[in-house]
Amino acid sequence: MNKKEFVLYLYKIGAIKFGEFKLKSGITSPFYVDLRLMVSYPDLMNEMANMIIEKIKGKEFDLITGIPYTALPVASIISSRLKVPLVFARKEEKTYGTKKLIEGNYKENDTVLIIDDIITTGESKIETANLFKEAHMNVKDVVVFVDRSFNAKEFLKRYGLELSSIISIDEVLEILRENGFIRDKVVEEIKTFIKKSTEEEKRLTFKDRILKAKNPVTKKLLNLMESKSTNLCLSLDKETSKEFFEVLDKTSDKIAVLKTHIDIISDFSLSFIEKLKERSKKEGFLILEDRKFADIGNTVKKQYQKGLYKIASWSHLITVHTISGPSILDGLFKDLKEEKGALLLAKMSSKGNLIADDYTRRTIEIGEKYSELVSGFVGFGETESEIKELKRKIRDDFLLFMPGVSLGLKYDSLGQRYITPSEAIRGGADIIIAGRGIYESKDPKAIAEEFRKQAWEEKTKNEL
Ligand code: BMP
Repeated sequence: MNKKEFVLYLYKIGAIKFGEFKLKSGITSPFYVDLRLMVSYPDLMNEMANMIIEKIKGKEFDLITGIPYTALPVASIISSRLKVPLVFARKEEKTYGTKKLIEGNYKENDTVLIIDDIITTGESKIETANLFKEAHMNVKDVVVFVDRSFNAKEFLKRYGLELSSIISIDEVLEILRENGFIRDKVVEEIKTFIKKSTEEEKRLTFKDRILKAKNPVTKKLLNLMESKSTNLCLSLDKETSKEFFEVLDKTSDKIAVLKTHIDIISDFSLSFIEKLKERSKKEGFLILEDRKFADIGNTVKKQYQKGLYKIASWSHLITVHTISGPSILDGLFKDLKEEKGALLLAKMSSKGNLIADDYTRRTIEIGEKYSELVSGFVGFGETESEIKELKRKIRDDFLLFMPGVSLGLKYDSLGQRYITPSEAIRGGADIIIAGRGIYESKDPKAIAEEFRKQAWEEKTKNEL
């Protein structure tokens, strides 16, 4: 069977479809390739194995893996034919028995070749490669059957992975057109869709967004970030005022926002606030009190405006949970004259948190309804495509703040998860939040500059 016959066979069994399909990444696509069906056609499975075997000749590897579920069966055929052992990474960590993430025998420094059926964004390939790398193996090559990506080859290259594919979506379309299965119009529509999806990756500049923003603090912050060339928020979770100001004084010229948890300062006094306000004015950063209000309107109003901390008198921004419903925003800002902004928690970075997709969606709806008071959202995604999925749902008049950002660490011992500044910004974060990565480092000034530089450069690269 040649490539052409193979594609026509796939079309015949319904593995290539045209219409409207919602992809895992949240994008609506005019076509869908579903190679899971192939397991019912042994001759197709064998042919695919032949083509991949041909493709991987000359590549170096000790082990083969297929990404579950679709590519695992074909990877097993290849493994058996080449007599190269198979390993595979589980989709979910086992909660019983060995708790192993990778099944099969392997040793340190083994090189694993990744096989998958199709590539769209490249995200799941990176995730799989990372699992093997965490187990101290090497991954150099990824081989897929269909490349329907926007620019996955480039994307994978950034992670040191070489992508090879058997056939591109353009070739598939051409074969189907030549044989009269799709019309020219459909081919053009699909090509435009692929091109447009690449363009959509580009974002509006902060300057353009100043005009769109409805909340005054958002406008101020966008201006400030542009003039200071930074979209870094320092989460300064130090417990004494001495340590707090020591770090702040080293880093204040690098940051756009200072995030506080005022109730963890053990020697809190009003002079702390005076000092903080003075630094904010002089060094040009906004203060975000990460209070995560969550109660009924009447209570949060008091927690925000009264009490020991009088948060409303000094913070420009506050974080708010939407668990108690939209009236929390009515309560917080009741009778307040100053310009303030709320950041609603749309997705958290802690492992196992209970925020589900519907909660995120409804939180964004609340933000839209209260767009004069809401500056944006706090959100997290473990991968670039997870962040992109969230970002697509958030309008340009809102800012997306992203915690769980570190230069190298993947998690802490208490459930925090991390991604890198570049991943966060490429995914769509506007502002990265970094805490221990900076204030616990030996040289907070240099490290803050590293975070600033990475995030700002990435933001600039991703703009229109
Ligand atoms: P660190 O970079 O040291 O892990 O700190 C992250 C900061 O962001 C903490 O102050 C934490 O309270 C906050 N945060 C978070 O980590 N995840 C969220 O989902 C929301 C947060 O506000």
